[in-house]
Formats: sequence, structure tokens, C-alpha cells
Amino acid sequence: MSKIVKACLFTAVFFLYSFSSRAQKNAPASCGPVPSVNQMRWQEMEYYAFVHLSLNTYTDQSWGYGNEDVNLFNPTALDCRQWARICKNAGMKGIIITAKHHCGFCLWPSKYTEYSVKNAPWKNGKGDVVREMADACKEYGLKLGIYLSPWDRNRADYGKPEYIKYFRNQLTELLTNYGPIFEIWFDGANGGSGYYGGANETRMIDRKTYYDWANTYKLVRKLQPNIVIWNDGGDRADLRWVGTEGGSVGETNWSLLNATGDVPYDMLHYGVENGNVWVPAEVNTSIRPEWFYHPNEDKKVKSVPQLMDIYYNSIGHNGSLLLNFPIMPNGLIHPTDEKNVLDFAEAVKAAFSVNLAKNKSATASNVRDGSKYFSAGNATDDNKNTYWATDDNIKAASLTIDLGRPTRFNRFLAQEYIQLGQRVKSFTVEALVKGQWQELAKGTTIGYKRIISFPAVNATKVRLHILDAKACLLISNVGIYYAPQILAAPSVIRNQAGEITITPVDKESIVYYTTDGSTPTSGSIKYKGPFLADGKPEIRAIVYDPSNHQSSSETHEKFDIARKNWKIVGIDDEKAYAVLDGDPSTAWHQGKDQKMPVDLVIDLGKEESLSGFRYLPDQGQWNAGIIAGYEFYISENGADWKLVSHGEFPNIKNNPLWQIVKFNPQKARYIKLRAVKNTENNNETGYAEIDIITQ
Ligand code: FUL
Repeated sequence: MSKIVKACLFTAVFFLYSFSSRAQKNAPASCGPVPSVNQMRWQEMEYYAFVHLSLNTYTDQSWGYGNEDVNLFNPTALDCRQWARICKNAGMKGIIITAKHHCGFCLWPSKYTEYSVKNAPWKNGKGDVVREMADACKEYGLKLGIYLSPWDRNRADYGKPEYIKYFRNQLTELLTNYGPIFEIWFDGANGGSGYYGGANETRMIDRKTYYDWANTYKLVRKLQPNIVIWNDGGDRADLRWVGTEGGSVGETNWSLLNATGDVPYDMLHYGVENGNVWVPAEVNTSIRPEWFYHPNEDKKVKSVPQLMDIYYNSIGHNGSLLLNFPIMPNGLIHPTDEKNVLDFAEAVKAAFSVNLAKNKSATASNVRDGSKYFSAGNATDDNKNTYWATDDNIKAASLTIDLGRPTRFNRFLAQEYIQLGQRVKSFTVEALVKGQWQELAKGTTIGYKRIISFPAVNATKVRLHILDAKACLLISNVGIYYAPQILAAPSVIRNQAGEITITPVDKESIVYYTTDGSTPTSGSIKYKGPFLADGKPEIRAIVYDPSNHQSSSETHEKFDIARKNWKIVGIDDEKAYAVLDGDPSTAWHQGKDQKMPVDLVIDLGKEESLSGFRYLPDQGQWNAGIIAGYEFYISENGADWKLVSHGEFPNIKNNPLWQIVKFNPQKARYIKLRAVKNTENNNETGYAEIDIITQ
């Protein structure tokens, strides 16, 4: 074929493609700010990783002071390919690495400082973690991002104008030597106490002016024209923080902010409906409570149900998800983190790989110009470049998808064609069930992607009813899914009154239980709500999915006598009863302002035959006051005490679970748990629960 023929053919195909896939005539005007090409490319990534590795990894700190010894850095088994493999298998599209955290230590051999890998024992100072990360990303088809902390607690010149030169020199190294960088992360923690080259003082800077962000951004964009900038400290960047590191952005989430002025929490979390600049939300959170690795968090890795919640509250709320892995001192991702993130990926796949609306016929109450270019079918055609649009004056309309036959589903997904702006303010989802329309859920904004959950229904038609919008409607995609139940063992708790509550992870799940210690099956008692169980009930419970006859693993709780008449003695604080409420997620603390030992005395209401006690430390994220050394006393009258057990709770810091202590049976009405030491060597004591073991 001659070159000319080829060129003509190419042009013809190109035009045909353009006409069929993109509406050409009378396309709606854009509405307000729109995403840049870089922001759009980033938005479509949806899900990517953070890795936190620095000297903190070796000091068990969250923020290094800047004087930590470089000799500590020795990740002998470091394997960035392991990180990349896990991220790839988890469905992520990129990895952002903490090239420099607040302590100032550099994971690459920067020529502008001695405080880097080049002076660490790792690979005899010849290593470069950023290089290994870049190579691994390339091999696994992932994009690379860089976290460069503006705050540097090691530098003598931090806070002075000279530091900006240093900061930009480092930016230049990172943005020139490691190939394409998709995102740069400038953390907002800026200024405070630090080593600062030996000054050991507090240095404050003006986060808005000190870094001359306008020119810093210019440099970044010159070196990496395709990059997106994240910054919660200075001038508006390309992406915004969502005001929390807990893993969620508002259900109402506008990808807009105002270009100037402060951005309080609610603006970060919900965006600004009439904002004048496009700044979409990135939800950053860690798979563990903290960002850096701490061995005492090995049992606190987020579970699949927790990660699923984060998914719905980030990607499902028009945000992206940036999920962090704290790297262990040996340079690897911990096996539990790996397992949970891969199981999470499986759960996402099970929920969202089959779109029941795909290629199904769709109709709309209004179609722009009545033209096929804007028809309802564009929302079900699996082509993100086509969209259903309404006439200019139509800001409320409905789109009905005909599923052809009764179909079971419990998730609805919608996407706006945001290249022309974000518009929808409120909508409902309805379904035709046995000939009757019923409302399944309500929502506010849609944006790039909105996923809405509701109990499963069997319906023949589904209707997206948009109630209000800023301008005419442009919906590029709708999805209907059946997300299988997450079959996780339910939680079983008994409150002080002796009432048992069983809670499945998935609200829709059916629970079966027994109270006599026998194995629960789908033929056991069906849980309908809290119930009283006398004596010492032994509850075994499962979640059961009748659609596939599968059950979860079981929860097995053996309760001792009910605590109905117990009283906490000498403490005038109703909140203290959290230690008897049976709920591990509530806790009570005492002793911050007193000295160890710290006592907790309980009156059991009558004499009991005691043979041991159980203590559950605060299960919260920061679980302060874990008792490490204890004495346990009993008394008949609350005045004369007898020590029956004392010692340490082994490994309680790393594994703050139920501690069970047994002793020779003895009769008593009062018990006293005395904390003699906690894991932090301060005076605080925290309790989620206290219980006894009777004969
Ligand atoms: C925070 C930092 O201070 C944390 O250490 C962590 O790097 C996180 C991603 O951002 O603001």
C-alpha cells in the first residue's frame, strides 16, 4: 500500500471514529472549571500505593528529629520488586515513595547532602532506593511518584532562604534522573522543633510564602510536564488532601475549590460546589494505623471489610485511593499487609468485574436534540468517551436501564463526563421490582465516579433519577453490580445487663447461632436482634449466604457470669463503665495525672468463687495505657486485700489482645487490678474490658 493510500485510510478511520465515539454537533458547553489533561490521566488511575521507608523504620518513630544515625539504615533484604509485584497484583496503577521524610534522610544519593543512603551501611553506601523503585515500577508497568518533604529537620539552613535552593536542587535531581514521575507529594507538616544541624530548636515558617510555591511549581512542571502536584500546605495544587488520613472523603464531593483563601476541613472533605478551580480529592490512608512500620501494629493491619469500606468511601465517592505500606526494617512489605491487600483486590474483583448494565438498552426522559450522539445508550455502551446528555435547560431527568429479566444486584455506579465539568447535585436510584418502582438509595454528587450500596434486590429495570444539577446532564457510564457478601465471622458481645448482640460485617448478612456450645449451621437459631442469655452462655455464630450456601468462619465466645450487679468502686465517672460494657471498641483511661501504681476496684455485688481474671487493653488506634506489669488482689470486704497474682503480660505491646490469668480458686466479693507499669513507662492506664473467671 502506498504511503498516500495509507494516510487517506488512516484519516478516514480517524474521522469515522471521532464521529461515532464523540458527540460532534452541539456538544454541551463546559460547566465551571474542568480537569487538565494531567488531572484527567491521574483520575483514571483511581488506585495507587504509598510506601514509607526512612530512618523512622529503625527507630520506631513516626517523625524523625533529624539527628538519627545514618548507620541505622540497612534494609538487608530490600526488594522493590516485591513491593511492585504486590501493588500490581493488587490492581494498583503506581507507587509514591517517601524519597525524603521530615527527618531529612534521603533514600537516593543526593549530591547536596551527606544525610543519605550514600553514607549508610546498606550496599556499602552504593545503594539508591529511588532508582530500584523506578526500575521495579518500569518492570511491572506501574507509574512512579515522589514524596519530598518540604520540612527538613536535619538541615542547618531550614527556615532560611538558602534552604529553598537546596529543596529545589533535590527536586531537580528527583524529577530529572528517575524517568517520568506521575505525582509529587509535598506534605503539609512544616516547621517545628528539630535538630537543624545541631541547633536543636524550634523553627517556624510561613507555609504559604516560604517555599515560593509558584516558582517551585513552575520548576516541577518544566521538568515533568505530565505530573500532578499534591500539596496541602501552600498554593492550590492539582490535587487536594481530604482533611483526614482515616480513608474517606465526603459523600458529597465536589472536585472544586476556591483558588484563594484558607481551606478549612469541610472544604477539603466535601469540595466547594461553586469553586473556581478544579482540585480533585486524593484519599490517603495507611494499611496500618501508622505510616511507618511499627512491630506493635502487626496485628492491626486493616482487614478486607475495612479496606472495602475505604474503597466505597474513596473511589466510590469521586476520589482516588492512595494506600500506604509501611516497609519493614528488612526492606520488605509484611506478609499480613500483602495478604490483606490481595484479598481486598479479590473482593473488589468479585464485586465489580461483571457490569450487569453493560450493553443493556437504555432510555432517557430527555435526550439532547433527540440525537443519537447523546442517547441514553451511551451510558451503557462501555465507552467512556461517549455520554448521555440532556438539553441545555434540563437539569433533572431520568435514565432507565432495561435488564431484560429479573436480575439481582446491590450496587449502582455512575460517572459524569467530567471533561466538561462536574454537575450533578442530587439523585436517586430506583428499581422495578415485581412491577412496582421502589427507591433503593439517594445520593448527592456523582463526579468522576460514584458507587452506591443498598440491600440486594431482584429487579427488571433500574432508573437513575437525577433531581438537580448545576447545568444540563452528561453521564458517561452507569454500572449495576452484585457484590457478594463478605463472609467474615460476626462479632459477639454481651453488655453489662447480660444482653448478647451479634453483628455481621456486612449489614445484609444472615447470622445463625447456638448458645450451648454446639456447632452453628444454617439450621441453628436465626439471629433477629439482641437477646438475654443467663448463666455462662457459650455462643457460637456464623454468617450464612443462602445464594451460594457458604458460611463464614465462626465466632466462639464463652462468657462467664453476667456482670449486671457489678460496681466500679471509688471512681466518680460513668464513662468508667466502658470497661464492663462488653464492647471491645470502647475504652476508659485513668492515671495520666497520678503516679503508678494505678488501681481499678470492682465490687461484684456478691461473693463469687474466683479462679482468674481477664484484661483487654484499649483496642483503639493509639491504644494508650497498655498495662504491662500488674498485681491482682481480691477481698471479702473491700478493705482487706489479698494478692493472688502478679507479673507481666508477655508481649502485650505487640499483641494487645485478651490477657488471661488463672489462680487457685478463692472466694471474694471485690477485685482490684493494680497497674504497676505500662508499655510506655508513663502513668496512664487504659482498659477496654475487665472480666473474671469463676469456677
Ligand atoms: C503526614 C506526615 O506527617 C506523615 O508522617 C505521613 O508521611 C503522611 C503521609 O503525611 O502528614
